[in-house]
Amino acid sequence: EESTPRPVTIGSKKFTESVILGETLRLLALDAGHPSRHRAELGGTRILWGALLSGEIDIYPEYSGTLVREILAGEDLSSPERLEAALSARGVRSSASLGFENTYAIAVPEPLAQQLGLRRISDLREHPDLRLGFSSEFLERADGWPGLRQRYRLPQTRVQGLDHDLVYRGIAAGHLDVTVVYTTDAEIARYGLRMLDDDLGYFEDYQAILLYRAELAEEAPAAVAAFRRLEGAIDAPTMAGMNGAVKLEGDSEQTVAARLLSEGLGLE
Ligand code: PBE
Repeated sequence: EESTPRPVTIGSKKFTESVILGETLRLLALDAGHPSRHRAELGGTRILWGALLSGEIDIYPEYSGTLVREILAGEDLSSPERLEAALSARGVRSSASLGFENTYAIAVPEPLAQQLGLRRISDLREHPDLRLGFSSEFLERADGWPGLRQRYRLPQTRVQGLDHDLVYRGIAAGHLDVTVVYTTDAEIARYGLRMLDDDLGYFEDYQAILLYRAELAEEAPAAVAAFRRLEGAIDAPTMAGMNGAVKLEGDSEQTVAARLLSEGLGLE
């Protein structure tokens, strides 16, 4: 008698790209014959990582820099082997890059950037009165605002934490001057924001990856094989286009994920 395929639970963070990738994983698992559930917008990085360790979820989309600088901050990860070992000690495996980077960038509306001559993050040092608005997670992360402020010796004290989406509304409404964007956000172009050069090289490389529970390889090999078809399969403009389809054109994450599988990966 055939055993029923192991159900696969997918998680995603509270922003559009993560939900699109989560939906893509759900469809891939289904396609591989596994019942699958997507717990969309479960929370921030810490919540997703905890859910993965506890087995509440089996897999979620993450970013390499987040893994190294935030999740495993303080560990010796000086070689790929050490990173591998740190993950496997926790029963976790990582895919290769999905093919794109989504890093943090500091951004300013173009007219203001021109008026103040802002090109590099260092240039912010001369303008202590600027109003900063960052996603709440960035305000607290090891690779976020505290470190950025220290590295660049930034003097601003008007700093607000909001949901990532609200940051763009704050900029559009003129309530904020400077914000942190994710580089695959479709709003960067839409709102005419200038990304400042990270002249002191503060931000990490944030390649999109998949983190999954190691036992999935034995218990759901077809699903893992399907997930790994995403390795190298999505470039940054494609991801930004998908984010824009949801955020600016009103498509659903499900629709966009299904389109990626049929058009991008050639799956039905
Ligand atoms: N991000 C941008 C990150 C890190 C850089 C939002 C993709 C994340 O950890 O979710």
